[in-house]
Amino acid sequence: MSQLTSSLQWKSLQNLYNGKMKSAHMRDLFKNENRYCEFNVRLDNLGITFDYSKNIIDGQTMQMLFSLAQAGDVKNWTKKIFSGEKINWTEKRAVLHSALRNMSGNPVFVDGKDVMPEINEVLNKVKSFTDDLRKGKWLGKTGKKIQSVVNIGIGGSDLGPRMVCEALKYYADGPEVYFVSNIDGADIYEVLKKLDPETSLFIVASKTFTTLETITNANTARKWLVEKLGEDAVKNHFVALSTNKEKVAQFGIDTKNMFEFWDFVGGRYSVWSAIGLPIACAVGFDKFKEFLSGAYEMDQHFINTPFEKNIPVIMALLGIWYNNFFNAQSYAVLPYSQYLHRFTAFLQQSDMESNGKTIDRDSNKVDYETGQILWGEPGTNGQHSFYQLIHQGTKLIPADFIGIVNPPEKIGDHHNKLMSNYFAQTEALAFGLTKEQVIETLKKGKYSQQDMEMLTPHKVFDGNKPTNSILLDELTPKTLGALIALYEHKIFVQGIIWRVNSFDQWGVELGKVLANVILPELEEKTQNSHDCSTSSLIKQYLKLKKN
Ligand code: G6Q
Repeated sequence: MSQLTSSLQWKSLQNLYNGKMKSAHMRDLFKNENRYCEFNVRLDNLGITFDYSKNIIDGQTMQMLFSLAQAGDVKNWTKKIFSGEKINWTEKRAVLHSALRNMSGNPVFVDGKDVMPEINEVLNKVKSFTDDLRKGKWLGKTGKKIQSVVNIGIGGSDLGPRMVCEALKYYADGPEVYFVSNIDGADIYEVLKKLDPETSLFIVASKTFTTLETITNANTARKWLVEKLGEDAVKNHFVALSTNKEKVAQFGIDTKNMFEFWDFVGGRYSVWSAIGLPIACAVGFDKFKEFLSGAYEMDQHFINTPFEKNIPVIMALLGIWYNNFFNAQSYAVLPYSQYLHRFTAFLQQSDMESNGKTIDRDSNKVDYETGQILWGEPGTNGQHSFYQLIHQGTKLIPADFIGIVNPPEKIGDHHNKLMSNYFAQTEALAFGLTKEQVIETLKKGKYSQQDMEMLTPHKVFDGNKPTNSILLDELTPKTLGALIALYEHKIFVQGIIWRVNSFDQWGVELGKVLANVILPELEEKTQNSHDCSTSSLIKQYLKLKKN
């Protein structure tokens, strides 16, 4: 048995689950009228209300979960991450995305060196570049103002800025920002056809500057630009976001137009770094700074608040409760905001790439479940699609409902209609509809006795489906920054308790290596041996391919 599953705290939780909680129902738990106050946290400074009363928990459950966090040394690991210890042990790296939004004025050391001066220097560079770009001081080769910015990057160099640009679209008053990530030529083809080379700027975003997808797309964009405006246009129309100066120079981008970040910033945590440049292009540097400050305030909440009122810790523990004791395979994140329509896609990487691990801190295989499958779509679209399975399917799917009290746009009577769904769904999920309630309703209709008997079980909702309600007073750069940081810390706490390295990603390597082996085969330069399925598929592809 592993250290985790043999721990006293784990066993107590298992006993609690097997005993009263496995069969507990929220209909009964809510007989406690204080429940909302007991299981609710309000952060006034950030305008965030977090209600977790609609979970299959009671006070004792929470106390035991807090003990689990205690035993997992979460406090100590929190100190380690924020102080620049190399907690990403397989890559021997510090994990300091928090330093990128450190507004305290205090130094942060990595290997004895304060990294804050470099971070602030790059921030200043982001400010002056985006100010110039937005004011029309940075011009294209032919002297025209830049109207379109294209971010070329993938994974961590795409999902964060793409999601944030969508989320803050209401505030966007700069050039139109596009994103190209897929190596499928269709992605860049569809963007290039909208662009005027004289007014377009390409941001090549790649920490390593070796990623096949990004370099292929960047080369295609470069060729397109050079064909139209000549080789010397590259310096006006290309900038780079990277840690790799040498490769940036080799590509032909002047390194003074390179915005640096560092090894201590993991790709999926890099939206706070120079990788956020497209955000500052779209909404301006001041709003980008507000975005950072929201995350900083969430960091302070996470560091300084006792577990009992600590939102990321509570969310992490609830996730473990369902994942490890109720055997929930997945959980849904359901934003009731069209602006947040990419939020779940972004979180999929943050969460699943971080905690989708099997090997623990002692290099042993775990004997418990780790990262959950995360999925979702904005409500109410999801309601007309997959909510059926959450309500009446055979699987338990805990869900986070994210809503906004005062949306940035005010248009007609949409918002109350949207929010009535937000509230109705968590109510329906928790309490369902009993057989008696169904029969009573059916009796009011014109059903035969036979039809009533047939229909009743179909119309019953068992309820007891857990949800968290996260209610933002407003969707602003600041609250968005806080929301992202909240999930980052949730993921961190889970990784610590599960004893995995949340900051490496070896699992994405093998596919990349094998693709490099297969590419020359598709170009008919080599032939390699594979299993019969892969070999036959490659043969079929080559046979059917029209040159
Ligand atoms: C994230 C991963 C991964 C990475 C991409 C892009 O944590 O490391 O998604 O961001 O593979 O890498 P580059 O930025 O190096 O191109």
